[in-house]
This record gives sequence, C-alpha cells and structure tokens, in this order.
Amino acid sequence: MPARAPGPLRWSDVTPKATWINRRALLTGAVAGLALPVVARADVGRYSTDAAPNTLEEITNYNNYYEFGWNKDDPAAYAGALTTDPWAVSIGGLVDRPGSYDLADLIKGQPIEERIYRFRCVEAWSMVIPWQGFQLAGLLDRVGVQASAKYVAFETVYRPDEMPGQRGGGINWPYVEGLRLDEAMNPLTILATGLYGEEMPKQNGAPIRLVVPWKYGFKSIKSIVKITLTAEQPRTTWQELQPSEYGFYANVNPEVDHPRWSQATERRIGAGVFAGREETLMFNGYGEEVAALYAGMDLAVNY
Ligand SMILES: Nc1nc2c(c(=O)[nH]1)N[C@H]1C(S)=C(S)[C@@H](COP(=O)(O)O)O[C@H]1N2
Ligand SMILES: [Mo]
Repeated sequence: MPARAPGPLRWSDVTPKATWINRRALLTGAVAGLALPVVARADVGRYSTDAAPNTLEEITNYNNYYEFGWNKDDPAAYAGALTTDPWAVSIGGLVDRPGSYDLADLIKGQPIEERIYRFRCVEAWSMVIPWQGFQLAGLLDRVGVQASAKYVAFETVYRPDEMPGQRGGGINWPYVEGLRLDEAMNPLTILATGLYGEEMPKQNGAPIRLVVPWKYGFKSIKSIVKITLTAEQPRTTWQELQPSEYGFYANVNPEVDHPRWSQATERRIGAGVFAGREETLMFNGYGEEVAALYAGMDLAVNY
C-alpha cells in the first residue's frame, strides 16, 4: 500500500486496477479514515462483478442528473450547490411504521456493503462502479411492509433554488421512479450512500440513491427524500415523458432495442477510442439472480 497522508482515502490519482487490488486487501482489515463503515465482510464480493471498476474521475465527471443540466459534465459543475446535510427521508403508504427518518436513523443498523456493479445507461454506455450501500429489503423489513403493498415509489428532492434544472421545463419535477415490490426486495437492489469508500459524491446522488443493476440507469433515482409503498404501479418520470421509449420495467435487454437505437452493444466509459463496443448482457449480466422475477412475462411488451 502506498504511503499517504492521513484522512479519507482518495482514489483518483492511482490506476483503477491497482486501486482495486489495494481496496480488496484493505477490506479484510479495519481501516481508519473510511468515510463509511464497511461491515458484513463475509458478503463482500458475493454480488460483485470482478470487472475492473471505472476510475473515480470517470464516475464523477460523466453523469446524468438533469436537475443540474443536460450535459454529462453539468452535474460535476453544479451539484455542489445541493445541501445534503441535514437530510430526511419520509417513508409512507402501506407500511406499519411510517415517518420522517433522519438519514443517520434511516441507515442505522443496516449493514453497509461494498457492491461492484455493472451500470448500463439506456443511452448505451456503461461503467463499473464500486458502491457502498445496504439492501433496500433491510429498510423495508424495518418499516414493515403491509400485505396490500405491491410497489415501491421513490421521489428525488425538489429544491429549485439549488437545482437549476428544476427551474426549467421538460421534466415534471421532482424526478420519480418505482419498482415492483419483489424487485425492491431482491438482494441486488441497494440504497447507496457512497462509492470508492467515500461519501456519495453530490453528482452521483448524495446523500442516498437507489441502485438497481439489472435495469437501465434511469431507474436508479438519486437524492431520495420520499419512499412510498403502494398497491398501484407508480408513475415514473421517463415513462411519463416518452412512454413509447421508456417503460416501467426498463430491464437491460440486448434483444429489445430502443425505438431510436440498438441496445445490443454498449460503450464502456474510459475504455479508450480503440476499444471495441461490448456486447450488452441480458439483465446486464444479473440474469441468474433476477430472471425468475419475469417468468412468463413478454419482455418486448413489458420493456
Ligand atoms: N433524480 C435523478 N436521478 C437520476 C437521474 C436524474 O436525472 N435525476 N438520471 C438517471 C440516469 S438516466 C442515469 S444513467 C443515472 C446516472 O447515475 P450516475 O451519474 O451516478 O452514473 O442516474 C439516474 N438517476
Ligand atoms: Mo441513463
């Protein structure tokens, strides 16, 4: 391990592969200065890909976060204005213990794990991102999901004074998303609070965002302030905006093209101009874990 100044670990100035090897070694022991405690070490790697992660530089400078603009570098430039502390998430609908949970209380007792996930945007680019987070199922169990609940709805913070994109049209703010309850309960579905061992960068959805790795990136809603358990399928921002192009399920599927482009291949951000496009995998490579959720469904209809 290279010598470094005390303080939070920083990854941006070393190569991703070397970093990753270091990181794996570090995870096996206690590390002072980690922004977030990483627990449940027995689970590290269980759901993770061994593909090399993108660099912190790439992950934090090529973003979609339309509250801060339409360009990939807008979130890095403008998300700093978002106040993320204090932060509360209100949980309601068909739950036994509804309420407004302060972030510290929300994550209390939830085992924070490292999950290195493939991440596939509907625009046919991809990354590999080492998230820290906890299973959404753990939180839902804690608040007590009632038998009549069938879906989970999510809402991003609405703060037009800090989010310039929300002062303009195009999207019916705030950004909303949703999952079927069984998708939400799947162990792959996490609420992420950090990446690369640091607090979640603001452009990536601080302080807490959803990550659903077998679905197109737009399902992974950022900066969540509201979670509602519902009996009816919730409305989602992209489905509302362009229903013929973006469905509720949005499972990564190389066989179902977007009406305006192919979904068969993807461009890995940072791979370099000479690297070929990669083949996109069914369910983004997570079929073993999730294909059964869609047994009997026509995925060309339920896109
Ligand atoms: N609130 C909110 N969440 C959002 C978005 C957004 O514009 N606003 N963009 C989505 C899209 S299209 C993608 S690809 C991912 C990008 O996440 P990343 O910037 O962390 O890679 O965030 C998703 N979550
Ligand atoms: Mo996306």
